[in-house]
Amino acid sequence: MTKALIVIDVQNDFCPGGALAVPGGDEIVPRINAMIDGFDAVVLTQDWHPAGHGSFASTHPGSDPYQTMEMAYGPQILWPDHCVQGSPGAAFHPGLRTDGDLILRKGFRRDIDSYSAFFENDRSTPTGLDGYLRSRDLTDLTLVGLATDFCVHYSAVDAARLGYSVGVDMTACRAIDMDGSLDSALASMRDAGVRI
Ligand code: VGL
Ligand code: ZN
Repeated sequence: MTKALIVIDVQNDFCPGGALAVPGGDEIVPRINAMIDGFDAVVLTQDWHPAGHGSFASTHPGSDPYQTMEMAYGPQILWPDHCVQGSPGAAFHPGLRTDGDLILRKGFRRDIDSYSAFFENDRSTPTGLDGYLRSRDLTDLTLVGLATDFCVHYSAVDAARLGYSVGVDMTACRAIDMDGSLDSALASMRDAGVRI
């Protein structure tokens, strides 16, 4: 069994001062840096949207951030513009160690969002991460990062569904927590067999 650390979306826009700031998002950086050397492999993900992305409220005139909109692939929460490709907000937090093995970008298709590091929000278009991990025989995953209730949650549930042994280290995650989203994410991760 080989162990991989999956660091989800520790980017400036998800840290205090960013466009979609997660409370305390920057607090996890020293903790993640200290964890890195304990793993056989480290993968970092980056939310990586084109300008005018379909998940941005600004793309849909008359809509507001944090409302839900029906998309071809199902309901989608609309967000403030964030993690636009190449922008300072899309960069990793400057204190984060980025000497990992793979940087995986997701959410780069205009018409579909991707919370999970494994599948886009239609829950079926793969990002390629499963193939990477499988071909390196990385079977035991620890997930950390931002945000617990969105990208960490969807990534953990998909990883469990794909047959990995999955844990989420809550000391190195922070949540957006809107309308009870953290509690429901924790319940759905536990149901999927994720160790919290
Ligand atoms: C995320 C909302 C929109 C996340 C990404 O990384 O949890 N949340 N895009
Ligand atoms: Zn996003």
